[in-house]
Amino acid sequence: MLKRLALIFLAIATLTACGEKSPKTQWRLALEEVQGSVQDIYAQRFKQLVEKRTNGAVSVIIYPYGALGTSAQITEQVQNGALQFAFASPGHLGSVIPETQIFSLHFLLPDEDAMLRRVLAESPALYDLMGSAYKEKSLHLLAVIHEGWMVWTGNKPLRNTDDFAGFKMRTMVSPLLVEAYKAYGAAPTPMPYSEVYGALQLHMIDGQVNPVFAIEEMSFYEVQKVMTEAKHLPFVSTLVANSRFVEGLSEEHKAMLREVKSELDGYIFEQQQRLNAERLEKIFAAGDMQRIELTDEERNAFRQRSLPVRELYVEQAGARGEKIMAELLREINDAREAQRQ
Ligand code: 6CS
Repeated sequence: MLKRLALIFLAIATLTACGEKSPKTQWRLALEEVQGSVQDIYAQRFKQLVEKRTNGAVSVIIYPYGALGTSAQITEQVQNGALQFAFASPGHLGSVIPETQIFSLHFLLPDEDAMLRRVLAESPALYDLMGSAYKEKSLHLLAVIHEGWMVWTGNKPLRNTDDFAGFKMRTMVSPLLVEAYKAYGAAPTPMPYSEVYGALQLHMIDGQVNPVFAIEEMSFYEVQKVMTEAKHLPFVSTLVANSRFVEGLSEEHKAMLREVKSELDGYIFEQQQRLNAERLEKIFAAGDMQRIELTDEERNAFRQRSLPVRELYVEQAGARGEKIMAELLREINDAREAQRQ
């Protein structure tokens, strides 16, 4: 009897102590990348700002890649409410939300940093139109972020479509990414991020495509010889939340999230630039890799080959996708015009 009472007392004491120590609310945020990555840098600052602005009433717990599964599994956990927040890269979201594959279309987004930054931070085509597609899948689109220009790696230069003939290029799993590389004559091979290093090492694939920081932190450079820069596609990710969770937040917390997002837009753009530059140096300091930058003429040949994929986007993403593409292109044009004046 005494033993039982002691146990009950201990349980109550523990619960009370936990209650006193731990903040009232915990928000869980999952990353599709490891510690030190662009997503991690974003998440650490997000945590800092949210905890400060809620005076510690909310605590943010960050789960780096590997803790909770593949990108697709993480997205499901946000949809079913097990997680409040996660990064969901459109490269893995295409089967769930075909409209996000706008970010799989090569040579569509602006090359110029300032313009790209503005479009991704503010575009109504993305936040309103594409956001409504997220909402239908129980996801609230909080932020669209640029993680750096993707580069191709392989064991040979990839200067033209002849170099791509039969080349087993690993892509993320969105169906339109497969089409993007088929258009170059490659043999695209979609697979989750965690499987890429092993597949390169075992020569199951010939190459992969990612921003430089990722090629360094996932050690892909150890098993690849040549980096080709075509500046064909920025790596874009989206920060999402469970939509019912967001709807249930107080107006104060909703406003706080909007403010934090705006503050982080500029921050992460600069951080990714710094990180990608540092990691590029690190890769080349390590030794063996060759670096190739395509000429305008070479880029333009790829651009021409990529254009028909835009029609496939409309086929897969339907009328709303078509509208997103038209609006986004108009916004980019307007931004260009404004810059010229
Ligand atoms: O290639 C991928 O699958 C991954 N690449 C990056 C840079 N972030 C997450 C994504 O899953």
